[in-house]
Amino acid sequence: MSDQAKPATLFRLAYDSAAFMQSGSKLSNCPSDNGIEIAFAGRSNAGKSSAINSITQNKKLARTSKTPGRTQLINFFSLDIEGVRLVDLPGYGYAKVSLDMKEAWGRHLEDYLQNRDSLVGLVLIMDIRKPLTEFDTMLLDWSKKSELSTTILLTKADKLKYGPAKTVLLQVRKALEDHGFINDILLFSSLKGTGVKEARNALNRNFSHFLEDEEESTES
Ligand SMILES: Nc1nc2c(ncn2[C@@H]2O[C@H](COP(=O)(O)OP(=O)(O)OP(=O)(O)O)[C@@H](O)[C@H]2O)c(=O)[nH]1
Ligand SMILES: [Mg+2]
Repeated sequence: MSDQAKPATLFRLAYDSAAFMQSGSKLSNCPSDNGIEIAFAGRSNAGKSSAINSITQNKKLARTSKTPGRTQLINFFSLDIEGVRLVDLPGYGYAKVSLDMKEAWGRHLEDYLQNRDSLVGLVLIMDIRKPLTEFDTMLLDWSKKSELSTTILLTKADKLKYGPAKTVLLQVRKALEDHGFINDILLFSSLKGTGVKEARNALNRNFSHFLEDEEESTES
């Protein structure tokens, strides 16, 4: 499923070249807002950092943890084309952090999502056993309103048999058929490697639309 037009030129990024750039606790201490980036968002413990590591084939790139709330900063990773980045966002919905911290995260996340000019796409990571939580739905409403290309990874697909996993995939597709800015909805497993190639393709398509624009503007 793809609501998006195909880019005229498909840029294939070398995701295994990803390198840690810097962390920011809020928008004002993130790398300068030039170039293009795609951010991985989702509930705490859903598997965002693990997905980044699978896509980049680098187990040590983004820190993962059994304990929810591992990623507390916005982490930036550079790719092989200058100014192109992946971003690992702190998870949302971790019950054990204090209300103050939750509010601060929420604010910083919102600030990042709404005001970051270089943000050109979102990868929403949802645990296949708990898809479309309240926060996921909020994020999807926002990406629709902002017309931001969104790829959905239904991760930890290894926890379900193929039949039930496929059923969830179809349910999520149905629930989001009117969204209009969904790039792809994929079964994904960081453990088994399911959907990793397809996720790279989705990222390539998303980035390519904007890399094309840059090429055109430098040509003219
Ligand atoms: N079985 C299975 N476990 C996974 C998968 N992806 C992640 N996990 C596990 O889920 C836990 C959380 O993974 P993380 O990648 O740290 O999750 P996160 O979304 O980055 O979490 P926060 O940084 O806390 O928001 C870890 O114990 C991972 O090993 C998967 O595809 N399959
Ligand atoms: Mg994380």
